[in-house]
Amino acid sequence: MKTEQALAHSKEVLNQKRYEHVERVTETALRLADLHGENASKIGIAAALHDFSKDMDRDVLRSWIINSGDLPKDLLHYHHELWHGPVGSKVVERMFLLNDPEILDAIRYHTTGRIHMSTTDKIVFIADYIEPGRTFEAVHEARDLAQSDLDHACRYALKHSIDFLMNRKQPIYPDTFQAYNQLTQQIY
Ligand code: DGI
Ligand code: FE
Ligand code: FE
Ligand code: FE
Repeated sequence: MKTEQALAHSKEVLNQKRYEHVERVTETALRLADLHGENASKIGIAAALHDFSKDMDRDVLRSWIINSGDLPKDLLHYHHELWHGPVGSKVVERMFLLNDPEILDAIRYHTTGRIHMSTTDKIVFIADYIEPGRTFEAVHEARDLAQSDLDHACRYALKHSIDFLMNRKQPIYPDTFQAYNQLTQQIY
């Protein structure tokens, strides 16, 4: 599969606004790959498919988590926003016979992050956070950091997501804390 084909697949299943977000994330991820000297082919595919299951019905997402052997069931006790990444990785694996763990994991963990994120994980995660359509306050600093240091940028985004969720009295999925802790210990 190529990035262009992956984008076409997402276009078929996503509403127009969501698809435009996916295009911007893909462009941002490819630019970051280039900037940081990473091979762009897998990063492009992962970015193009990262929200593949975002418009799936909530009950369908739930049944994928229940029936898919290796997705953690505790996801069901957290916000349904967290379901589309893990389920998306399973859906594209099944639909497109895509079996590259580098691509599948970047899709799976794009919302929460995880401990020991790969460079592909980090680029997709931060591209989703900083794509040009994002307008929240922290995005400016995150964009600057992403140019110079992916670890700092991801740590910054994770910190702000945790802050944001705490202020709204929302629970935080353990993978998000683990990603934050590991990057913080690595950097400082
Ligand atoms: O799918 P997108 O809208 O492009 O972005 P996303 O996949 O990063 O979804 C992020 C949403 O998930 C965001 O509004 C915050 C929410 N969320 C809920 N619980 C958690 C969480 N985000 C993280 N990182 N960790 C959580 O535990
Ligand atoms: Fe997403
Ligand atoms: Fe995100
Ligand atoms: Fe997204």
